[in-house]
Amino acid sequence: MIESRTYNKVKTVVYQKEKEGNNLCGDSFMAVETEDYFLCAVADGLGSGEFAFKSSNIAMEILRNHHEWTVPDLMDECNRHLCGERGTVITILKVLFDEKKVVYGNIGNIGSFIAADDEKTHRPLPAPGFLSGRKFHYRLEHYYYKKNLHFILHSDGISINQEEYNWMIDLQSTDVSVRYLAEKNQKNKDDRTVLIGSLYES
Ligand SMILES: [Mn+2]
Repeated sequence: MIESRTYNKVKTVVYQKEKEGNNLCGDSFMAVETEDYFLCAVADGLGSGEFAFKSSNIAMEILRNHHEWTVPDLMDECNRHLCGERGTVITILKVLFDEKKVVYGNIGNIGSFIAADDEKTHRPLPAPGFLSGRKFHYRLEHYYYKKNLHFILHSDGISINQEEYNWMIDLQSTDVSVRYLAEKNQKNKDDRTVLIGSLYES
């Protein structure tokens, strides 16, 4: 599945594919834009199939319902609702348009790449762990941009090396990048999700 969306300020392209032999993908994603911010997330539920999907989807439902909340509050709420479930790893990205600020919240293995103004390339290391209702520690970072922003969030079913990251940023074509990654990772034995987004200040 490849899905392109053009919001007011941000454009996203997502590729998602379930693990071979499964009919449900254990990864989930979401994105929403309002006048003031853009919020997106990728989550990879522990294991695969139905219960993995259930966990990652619980987190996405909370983000869809409370996207106006801060990233720390969203992390806490997701964790609270994952009590008794398999659990999920997750990265949440919130772009605040007025402040031109990106807030990054992460726990567990979701790869992230954030490039502000074509030069400052951030590749935050994922924090170990996952959300399942227990006490947890996550990584919270923030970055600033002036004119444009590019970002990639992906589950561990997608592999991207530094060289590939670099040309994707130079190329600045979300569609071409996603199609390339879909093709490259088509034999991977895991659920696959990659979300690529770009923002240009007009
Ligand atoms: Mn995975």
